[in-house]
Amino acid sequence: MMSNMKKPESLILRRAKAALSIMVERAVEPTPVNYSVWYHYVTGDIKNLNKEIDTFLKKRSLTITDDVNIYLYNKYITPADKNEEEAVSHASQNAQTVLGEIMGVIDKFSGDTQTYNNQIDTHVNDLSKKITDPALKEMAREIISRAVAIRDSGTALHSKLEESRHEVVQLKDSLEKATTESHRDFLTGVSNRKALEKKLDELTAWARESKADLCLLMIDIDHFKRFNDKFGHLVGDEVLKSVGATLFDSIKGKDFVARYGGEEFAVLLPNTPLAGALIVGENIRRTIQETKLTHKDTGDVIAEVTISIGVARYRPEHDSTAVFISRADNALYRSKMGGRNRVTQESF
Ligand code: GH3
Ligand code: MG
Ligand code: MG
Repeated sequence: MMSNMKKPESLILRRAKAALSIMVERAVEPTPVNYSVWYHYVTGDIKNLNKEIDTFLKKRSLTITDDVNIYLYNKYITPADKNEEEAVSHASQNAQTVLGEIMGVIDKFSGDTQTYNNQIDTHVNDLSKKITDPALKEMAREIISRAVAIRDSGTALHSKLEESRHEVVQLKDSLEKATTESHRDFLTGVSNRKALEKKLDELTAWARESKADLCLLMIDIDHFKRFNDKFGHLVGDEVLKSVGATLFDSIKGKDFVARYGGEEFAVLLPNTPLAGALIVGENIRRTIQETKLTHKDTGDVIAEVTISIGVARYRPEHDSTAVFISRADNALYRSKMGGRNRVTQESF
């Protein structure tokens, strides 16, 4: 089995190594997106990608930032309908699965070198089936081939495998971090809209199955435009951060908070009936009202922030996530119409 694979692997391996060495040379982080860009560059299969990189290298400094890599990845490698965040998150998650598999393989190998010999083909084949992204496949092969080379050298096997394992752990950590970052709202630090959508799918499926309660609070800062107009955008941003932090501090356990967009937030409350969600909403509303935004130096109160909230309970029989959100949204609208700074439940 190994001999069948050897021929194509040598070319692939050379390319993988070439890509990795360019990345090391130019201090490019070993993320899946970056690896993908440089693997294709070495392969030369996307002519315009190479052209653009070559022009870039000629014209500008030698620093190739993650932004440049993401830009290139989006322009030449991902399908057109994917946005940047999705692309990064997709690549990272894919790579994490792969790395998890590789870790398992390396762990098995470091146990018993005799059985290792017999198992390697099976593992490589199993991995190839699971990994669909060609760039990641090469990354996996590269790491496994390194393990094979170490095995063949026959010396200090255990400690070298440990070293490999350590590298993979580090790579996995940095990928996990990248994935977490792609789910976070950059300004407030709470989850972003994309993470909310994922969570909504997850929790509504869970509520349908378990018949448990699930409630949603839609939250909108009152007269937020006035803050921007009166104090400027930067103070506006501080208000957003402060509201995000208060919301985050107000929830517990499996509750989930996200910035829905602009000055709107959403809170998901699993295992919470409507009456409970109204209490949580009211507590949040009061806490925000009591949190005064003060001037850093003088301590003067510069703004009093209030929020309006709409509350809805998920109805498994007839709710899509969109309907669920719109019922909470309608309740929020009624809070606004009723004079703001209040909590309103959905109307039936
Ligand atoms: P209402 O009580 O009816 O919700 O009034 P409002 O002024 O809060 O609502 P409106 O939708 O008219 O205005 C929202 C404002 O939020 C307008 C927009 O400039 C501001 N905004 C959205 N995102 C950001 C942001 O990231 N930073 C800052 N500083 N302002 C933002
Ligand atoms: Mg709004
Ligand atoms: Mg508003």
